[in-house]
Amino acid sequence: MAHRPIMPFFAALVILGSVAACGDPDDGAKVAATNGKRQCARIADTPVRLAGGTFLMGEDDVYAEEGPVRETRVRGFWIDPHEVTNRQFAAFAQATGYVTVAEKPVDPKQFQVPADQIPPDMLKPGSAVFTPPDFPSNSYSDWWKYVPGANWKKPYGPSGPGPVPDEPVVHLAWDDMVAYAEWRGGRLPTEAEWEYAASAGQPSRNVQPAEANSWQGAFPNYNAETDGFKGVAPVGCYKPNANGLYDMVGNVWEVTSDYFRPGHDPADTDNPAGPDENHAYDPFNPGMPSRTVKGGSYLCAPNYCQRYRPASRQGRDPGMGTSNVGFRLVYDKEPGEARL
Ligand SMILES: [Ca+2]
Ligand SMILES: [Ca+2]
Repeated sequence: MAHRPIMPFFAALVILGSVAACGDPDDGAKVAATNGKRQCARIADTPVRLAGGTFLMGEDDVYAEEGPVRETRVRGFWIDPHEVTNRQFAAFAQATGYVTVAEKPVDPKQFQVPADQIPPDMLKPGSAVFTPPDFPSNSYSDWWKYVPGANWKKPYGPSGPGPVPDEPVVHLAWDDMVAYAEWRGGRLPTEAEWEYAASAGQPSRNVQPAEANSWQGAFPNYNAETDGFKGVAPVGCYKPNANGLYDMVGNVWEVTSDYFRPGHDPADTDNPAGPDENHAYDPFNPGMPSRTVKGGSYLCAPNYCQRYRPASRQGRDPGMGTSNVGFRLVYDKEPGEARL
């Protein structure tokens, strides 16, 4: 698969001119690490063993793409207790010399428009950074900016701070996550595995959880920060679910291996792995084989994105990361300690 496939998301940014000045992301994107309301635990990296079982996958009464609810069977597996952190990804990059997609040169052909119609900054390596406006808006182009020089080492752009070791790694493309998974001996979870682990025996309910990093207040211009974090939080600042897993819901969206299309196949209930690539369909990225992301992020608010739930799901362009999407791994056999 080619890196950085073309996507309407960035085409829209080109059209709307929503490109941040090079090296100068909005100060609003630099979020506080904590406001003192939360004590964050340092969590062991040791994966958690989950026995196989059945659960009610999906949700019928919130967003159409999440249904139908159906009893689904999943075999047992091990899963990371927290989102993959900058500390973990740095160990991988240091050991292998791996360079992520967001750090590599951009191919202008991906935009499929004449070169003079592409803002020069978008031809520089970078990534999409959440940059909140100071006015109400329903248009994502008002809060997503392509920031040259933004990548996992500089999550807010070149003039911003470096990565916080215990925060989830962000700005990764699908290929970056797969490379990390192969090095560590794991894989990206299927959507069913992820949702089974996140729901922990409870049906998904449309209630903004107290023990998850989401957004309280009127998104995107007012963040009440009631949960203690305005932006991304280090892993382990909120109570784990009944499986002992932290931040499944909220903090950063988590990429799964399933290709995305709206709704679940009601007949595919035995260890489902999603549609094949030819049947992937993402209404926000038509023509793109999006992967399914789960659980919402610190940007999910009651007035905008009620996706702070195990059943929530969206498509995600595999060619580029953003500042609110991360991942965690699962394992088919007991993982060794060497690369945890
Ligand atoms: Ca928050
Ligand atoms: Ca999460």
